[in-house]
Amino acid sequence: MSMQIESLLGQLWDQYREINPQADRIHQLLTARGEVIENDHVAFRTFQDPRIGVDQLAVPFLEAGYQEGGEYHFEEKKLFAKHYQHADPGLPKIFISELLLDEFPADVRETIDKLLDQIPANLPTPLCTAGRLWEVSYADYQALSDKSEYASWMAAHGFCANHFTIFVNKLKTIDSLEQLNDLLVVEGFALNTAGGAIKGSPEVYLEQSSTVASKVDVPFQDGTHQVPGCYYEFARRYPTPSGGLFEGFVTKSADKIFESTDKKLQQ
Ligand code: OOG
Ligand code: NI
Repeated sequence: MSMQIESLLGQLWDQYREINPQADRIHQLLTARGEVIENDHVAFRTFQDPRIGVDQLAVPFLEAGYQEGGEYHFEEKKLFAKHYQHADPGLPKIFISELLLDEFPADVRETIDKLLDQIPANLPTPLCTAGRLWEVSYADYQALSDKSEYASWMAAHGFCANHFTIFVNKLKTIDSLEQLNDLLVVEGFALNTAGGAIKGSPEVYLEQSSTVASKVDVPFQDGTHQVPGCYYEFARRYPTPSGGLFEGFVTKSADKIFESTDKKLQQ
């Protein structure tokens, strides 16, 4: 495992724990049981734009030897995604999605263009840890969230890991996603129940669940407001008929996992 990718993943984790108060608590909960946590994948969001799209965010991962593994289309949410995987089984998969700006009406595009117009000519590298590259008003954030929760999340947070995902297969004291979910609920975590607490099944070789993103303070042009931040995901993979564990993602499940940052799920 190259040092560079390890240090990038470490930096992403440190940023993620800062904006996701659940991360350390869930880690502690599992490590107290003697678990050693492995990540199934880390996910990123962006806007479709030649400067900052999926392919641009993927650069440091491709440089580290990751390869494209699959493409996913989300018609209703107007999203496109790719996943990347590495020959080293110790490295998490990477899931990167982008909002298809061309598919939105002019008013939404104009609000997003106000953000994209602020992107510096010399982009920070790597982009995936750059944070927010624009100022945004809370009014624009709210207007976006009515049209696309994804767009408003991106407007508020910019470039960072949207979630880390615990690889449940590697847990020794927990045999099922149900058991992990039960443990989390007892500890007071709210789970994303859109489409059921568990998305997918052994038949599609992947089961996933996630927490509801906690609200975090975000500075807007007109003051600080509490908005949904990051969430934590849990994935259990099953072997395919051809042998090894399924390596991809399931569009129907992912569609609901995206909703972990929706305001409708906030208590
Ligand atoms: C990504 C949602 C999809 C998965 O594992 O299916 C996903 C997001 O919320 O940005 O992570
Ligand atoms: Ni995910």
